[in-house]
Amino acid sequence: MSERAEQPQEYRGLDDSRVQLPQFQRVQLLTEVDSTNSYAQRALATADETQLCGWGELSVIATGNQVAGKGRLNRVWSAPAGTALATSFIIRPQANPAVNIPMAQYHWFTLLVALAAVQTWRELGVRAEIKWPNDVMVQGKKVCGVLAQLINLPSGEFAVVVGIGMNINLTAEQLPVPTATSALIESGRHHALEECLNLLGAQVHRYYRAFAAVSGNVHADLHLQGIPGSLLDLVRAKTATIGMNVNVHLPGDQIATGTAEDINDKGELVVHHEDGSRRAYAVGDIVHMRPR
Ligand code: BT5
Repeated sequence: MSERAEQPQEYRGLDDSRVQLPQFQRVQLLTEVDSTNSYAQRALATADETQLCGWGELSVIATGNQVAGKGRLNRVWSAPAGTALATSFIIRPQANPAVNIPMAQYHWFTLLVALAAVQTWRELGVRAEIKWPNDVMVQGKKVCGVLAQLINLPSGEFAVVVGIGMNINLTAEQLPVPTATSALIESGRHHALEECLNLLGAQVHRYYRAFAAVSGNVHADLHLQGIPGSLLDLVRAKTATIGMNVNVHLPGDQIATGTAEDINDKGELVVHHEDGSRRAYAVGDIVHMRPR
């Protein structure tokens, strides 16, 4: 990590000479785009066989100016030009005959990328945690959102596009919502978007390779240097939601209340309800969290 404090300059696009992601088959930097996830989807939908090969097993699309960013359920993800990083990883396990991650495990890529982001924040000097199912938080405020989409390719293969927005150099006045924060606010330093992309890409690659090496088994030790444990262990250890009282807002305006106890091996949140029952939730929004 560079010790030099980056001063903000007028945003003119990411500087490709400062982006170093040799682990990825393709790195596509865009000065501006509607949504990196939409760009990835369009690129995959229109790719012929040769172009598809070019996207390889792991690719990355990134910009510092995403003008129509998407959240889940048609929500909006936004940040002023040049202040935040919008990245989409295209993950195609089926492009590598040596890799055998069952499709039923593809949903883990959301938490895998969130975990990679937590490590990235750590390298930026900020202690972050996962908020199940797709947020990264610092001191209870949101610094990243993850949006994963499964894409059925014309060839019949499946790819996953995992998009992540990272709030880097937003000032307090630039935050789009009061529940957000940024690396600048939390660390008092500006960070080059290219440096953040390099760190994030390296972490995503590291976790993905380890997960692929155990064929997507969430219980298998990933043999990562310095941090023993399976993907499930590592996600559990970094998830702030566990141990909190939660309201789970479910589709259809239902609300379930209880204590979040665990994440199970399907990636679901296990909630112990006030009536003593336990249920695991695969989708839903945790909108209220407080320590027990
Ligand atoms: C998410 O949705 O948090 C997923 C966000 C994914 C963004 C990435 S950027 C790269 C890729 N390309 C895309 O088009 N999207 C992905 P959700 O959990 O639904 O949260 C959305 C909510 O987060 C909004 O309704 C706002 O309240 C809040 N929000 C919007 N912009 C934010 C920001 N910059 N920081 C923190 N919160 C924000």
